[in-house]
Amino acid sequence: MTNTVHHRTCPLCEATCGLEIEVVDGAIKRVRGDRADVFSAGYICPKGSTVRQLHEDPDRIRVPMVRRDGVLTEATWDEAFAEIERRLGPIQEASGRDSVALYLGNPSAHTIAGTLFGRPLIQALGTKNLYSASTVDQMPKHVSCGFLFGNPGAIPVPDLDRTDYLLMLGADPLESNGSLCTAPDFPGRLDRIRERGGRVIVVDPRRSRTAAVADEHLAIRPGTDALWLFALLHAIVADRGVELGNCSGLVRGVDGLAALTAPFSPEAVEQHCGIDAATTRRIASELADGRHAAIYSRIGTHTARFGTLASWAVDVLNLVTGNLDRPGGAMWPTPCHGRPHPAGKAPGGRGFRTGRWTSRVAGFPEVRGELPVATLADEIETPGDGQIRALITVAGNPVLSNPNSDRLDAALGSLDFMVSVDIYLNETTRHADVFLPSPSALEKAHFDFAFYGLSVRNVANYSPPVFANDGPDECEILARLALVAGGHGASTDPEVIYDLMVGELVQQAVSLSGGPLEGADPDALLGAVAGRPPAERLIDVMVRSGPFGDHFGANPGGLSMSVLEANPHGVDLGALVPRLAEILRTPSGLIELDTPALVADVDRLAAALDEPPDSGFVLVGRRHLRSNNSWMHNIEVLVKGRPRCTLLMNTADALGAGLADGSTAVVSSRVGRITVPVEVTDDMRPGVVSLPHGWGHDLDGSDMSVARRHAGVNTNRLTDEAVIDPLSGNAVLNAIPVTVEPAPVTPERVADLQPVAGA
Ligand SMILES: Nc1nc2c(c(=O)[nH]1)N[C@H]1C(S)=C(S)[C@@H](COP(=O)(O)OP(=O)(O)OC[C@H]3O[C@@H](n4cnc5c(=O)[nH]c(N)nc54)[C@H](O)[C@@H]3O)O[C@H]1N2
Ligand SMILES: Nc1nc2c(c(=O)[nH]1)N[C@H]1C(S)=C(S)[C@@H](COP(=O)(O)OP(=O)(O)OC[C@H]3O[C@@H](n4cnc5c(=O)[nH]c(N)nc54)[C@H](O)[C@@H]3O)O[C@H]1N2
Ligand code: SF4
Ligand SMILES: [Mo]
Repeated sequence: MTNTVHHRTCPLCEATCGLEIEVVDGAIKRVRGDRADVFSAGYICPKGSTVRQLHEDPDRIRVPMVRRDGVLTEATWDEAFAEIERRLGPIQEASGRDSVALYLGNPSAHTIAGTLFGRPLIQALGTKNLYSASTVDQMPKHVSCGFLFGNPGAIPVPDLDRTDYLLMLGADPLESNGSLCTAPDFPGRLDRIRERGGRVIVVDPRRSRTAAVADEHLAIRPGTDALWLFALLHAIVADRGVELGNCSGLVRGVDGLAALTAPFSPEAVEQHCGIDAATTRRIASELADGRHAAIYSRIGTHTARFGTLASWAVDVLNLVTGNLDRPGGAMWPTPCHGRPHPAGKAPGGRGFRTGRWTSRVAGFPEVRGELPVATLADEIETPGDGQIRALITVAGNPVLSNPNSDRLDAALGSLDFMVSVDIYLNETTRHADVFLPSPSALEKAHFDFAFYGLSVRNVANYSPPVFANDGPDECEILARLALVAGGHGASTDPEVIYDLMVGELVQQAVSLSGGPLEGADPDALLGAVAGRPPAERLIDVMVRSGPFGDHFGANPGGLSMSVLEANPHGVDLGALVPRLAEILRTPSGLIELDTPALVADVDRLAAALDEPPDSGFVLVGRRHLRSNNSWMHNIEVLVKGRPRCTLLMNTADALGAGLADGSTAVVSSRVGRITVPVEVTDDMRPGVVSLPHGWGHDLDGSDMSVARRHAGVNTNRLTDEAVIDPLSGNAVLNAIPVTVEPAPVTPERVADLQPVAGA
């Protein structure tokens, strides 16, 4: 009997918990939290241990498939890539590079493949039609950070472990385990804020689990966070005065804040937000009284009509209360794989711009090289030059995750060609003509490029694969796709891409003026990492030349792949440190509060003050701890028990609409109509109904047997692709106007209600 114990980072959500995996004779015996993990100290959620079920799931696709005579048929890897070459090239030639689109889904932010090899694929495709889950998620945050700091990647995170006051909007970390704030055991960290005498305030139209454990819950009217945040700014700027703390001397446009926030007094927004002016003024004073406070917002605040303004106001509030870039406030992590900051370099850079090109049909501006997913169907359906005829999806399920999904589903069905890199044949990948299976998470190495840049402590951790894998690694899959997309042919050795990438990284390291490796011999660096697999070579160069690196020997005791390998529980690199001057990339070298596009959008917010309040219901989303977007519903232990895809509704609302707990409602919006069971709860703000996303697993052609038995309904059949946040292109997934009525009693429903004889 061979018994091995492996320690690795959980790849499922942003919390990066350490897992301990015991393998006996090639089979997983047990998965539990790694108590020695430097960051998570043994904490895991119910999903963490299901990496075993995910790995063993018989429905997980393990062999490539090619559509032959309309049917997806098993094929070899070479056949699959040959088919892509045969089909993609002619489309690119006949219809141009923009005719092939790419969609990168959420797990590509969690995989080494997605974070390293997405870029070569994008470059090889040379298409304007680049889409990702970012525009149904955090794009507003990138844009506001781009405007403020010149650096869309520089997202400040709440310093959870040292703050004394956390104001949290549109986030439910007791279910989600946190987002844009990597903090394993987020719930425990919230408890500790309160244990040390601090306060936690949650702003959410629903009394979420997080709201229930907070000191104070404000049930805001959905979609009005930007108004409320501007009212807080108004109160602080007008009554308390601005305190810039560590950022003083590095801010431009402070004087304009009074005019910008003038229309939004707490009294002016009171009716719209449903939060009384006295409460708003009290919270403004608490934020401004010098204590260590952090304001943090997430999905409910970002996937909204004024997502970018709200996201901007959050960081400006941190700034004007002296809490930006100071311990206990909002701070920037220092990821170990990031570029080191050359000593003495003045702040500033090229700045951030959007709209370098626009989408063909709706004219939406490009943001970070991407177009809004809300307009993907427009680009597929509308004939003309540049019409999308082929699509590659990597780790995405847009049919469930994007707005007006019925329309998008039909659009995907009309494509000439589609390739999917995924692990399941699901609602989206069932449209693929070629399916390329990614290995399971346990057959891949893990290094958290994205989330160590969003983490409440500086941490490094590398996990080698637990199991070997017969086929290509996902990095190789994407590299080969890039070669085919770039016209180099399906049989070109992907090594050329690896060499190019590692060569580029080494060049950057040795040519960084004032950097630790300036002038070093590139060949010596390349030699030092040679012999490792491709992704490890890249990580090694980044980590060794990074801010904590061993600088290839010049900094003994520093980090390298070998050090990471010797520390399977991770390396703790300490609490976050102030670093504003390093992260600023604005042309002025200052935090810029006066970006014209942002200032102009405030007029749109002011116009919202004249809108009448909602007359009917509005729909919001939610998450559940045992679920993960659309793709973990095939794990029996996670989906068993009470159905979770229910419409939450307040008692009085249900009564008024003729509905009761357990009855069936028809919910309709401008774009669609769904039928869903009702769950009555006074956790909901009156007038607001809540439905989780990621469900609706009953479409023909998908092959997820457990998920199909717990199908639920797809809330994105109701969300409206025509409404976006204009600055970021982000979809609006909350505060959707809907009507809610009892479902008509059809013969099928009567049959459903009858006990089946003999059952
Ligand atoms: N109404 C509403 N809609 C929402 C949201 C909401 O709150 N409300 N939330 C939005 C948010 S925040 C997000 S991030 C998006 C997510 O939207 P998407 O990224 O489009 O979808 P996911 O549900 O994350 O699906 C991930 C896909 O990746 C596959 N997969 C899993 N692991 C791997 C892997 O290692 N490699 C590969 N190649 N594939 C893998 C899964 O099988 C699945 O097909 O949904 C958004 N949609
Ligand atoms: N268990 C689990 N964990 C996950 C995921 C998952 O699907 N399941 N998904 C992962 C992903 S991709 C992401 S992006 C994160 C998201 O992580 P979070 O941002 O924490 O997401 P949610 O748990 O959906 O919480 C959003 C909250 O916003 C509230 N809300 C809705 N509309 C409004 C509004 O207008 N204003 C305010 N103030 N609140 C509003 C909702 O009621 C809900 O409680 O979670 C990640 N972690
Ligand atoms: S909280 Fe996230 S990272 Fe931690 S075990 Fe659960 S899914 Fe994995
Ligand atoms: Mo997300």
